[in-house]
Amino acid sequence: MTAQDILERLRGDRRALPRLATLVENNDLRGLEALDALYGATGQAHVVGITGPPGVGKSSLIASLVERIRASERRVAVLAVDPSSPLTGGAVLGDRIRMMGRHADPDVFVRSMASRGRQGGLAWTTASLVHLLDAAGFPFILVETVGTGQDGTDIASLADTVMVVQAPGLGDGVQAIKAGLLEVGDVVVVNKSDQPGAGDTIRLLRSAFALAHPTTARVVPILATTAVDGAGVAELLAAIDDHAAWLDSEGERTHRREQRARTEVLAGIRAALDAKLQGLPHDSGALRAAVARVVNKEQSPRRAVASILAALEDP
Ligand SMILES: Nc1nc2c(ncn2[C@@H]2O[C@H](COP(=O)(O)OP(=O)(O)OP(=O)(O)O)[C@@H](O)[C@H]2O)c(=O)[nH]1
Ligand SMILES: [Mg+2]
Repeated sequence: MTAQDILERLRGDRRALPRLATLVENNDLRGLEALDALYGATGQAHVVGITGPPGVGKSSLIASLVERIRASERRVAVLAVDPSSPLTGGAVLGDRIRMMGRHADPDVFVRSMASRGRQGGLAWTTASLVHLLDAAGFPFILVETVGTGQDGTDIASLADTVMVVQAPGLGDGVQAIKAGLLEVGDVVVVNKSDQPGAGDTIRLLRSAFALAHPTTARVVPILATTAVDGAGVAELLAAIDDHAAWLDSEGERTHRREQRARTEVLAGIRAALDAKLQGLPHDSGALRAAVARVVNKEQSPRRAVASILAALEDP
């Protein structure tokens, strides 16, 4: 099918997009080939990565942002990467959007994907789904991930704007610094500003940013929000839109997208190698023979690895 055929089907049938997303998520060849065809139609969306420690209110903020984005007449897609439970995490975000009466809105698309069992393939699958949503014509794509070090910074290679969410409490600021989130944040949010200590957390983060980026060209905004009543969310959307405009004016967007393409290709190679390795049974004859050669000093471990890799490449 050509890109045009696929896009027409996506436009004509509301169930077509979730179905195609499932194929892509499952690495089904039909989904992957559709994505190959659609790839030329991507690059229009602004991708916002939302990361931060568990429970700071990322999903609640997203629900609130979705309302704001819809109020500005833009379509929006949300992708939530659940760290452990494919059921509860997804349900939480879905419920919130449903509560706001958005489940019937054809211009809001929500999808959660389980990270369990995906390991290195997570960034790759997430990137693929982002491309799909981009081609499907969502100008705004929000991606939620839990910021735990490696995974938290992964989002940076995927997003145009990285939004780091924190909540009041001194420990959170320290945690942000530890997780390296300060380096990747384009917009920083202290959510739950209705709770005590929000002002202190904002001050702590401002000074941490000033120390981390003493001569930065762009001052990273640090905003206070209360997701549950929507306070500060209009300002947050304005800050995201400002960052999008800054990316375009400074030529940063092109630079980021080059970085993103590079990270994505590398992630794809890693995922493909992982998949091949999983296809190599631990009791396979080739593996047993190679191990025996190593044990018997007939072959160095390095050469044994090379022979297995060659066999994987050309079985
Ligand atoms: N008081 C207060 N509670 C909030 C606010 N935002 C979210 N919450 C509550 O905090 C809890 C966690 O909110 P979520 O939106 O699920 O947080 P999350 O960061 O998406 O959580 P994970 O996806 O599990 O990491 C829920 O009980 C929310 O109702 C806020 O601004 N103020
Ligand atoms: Mg969440």
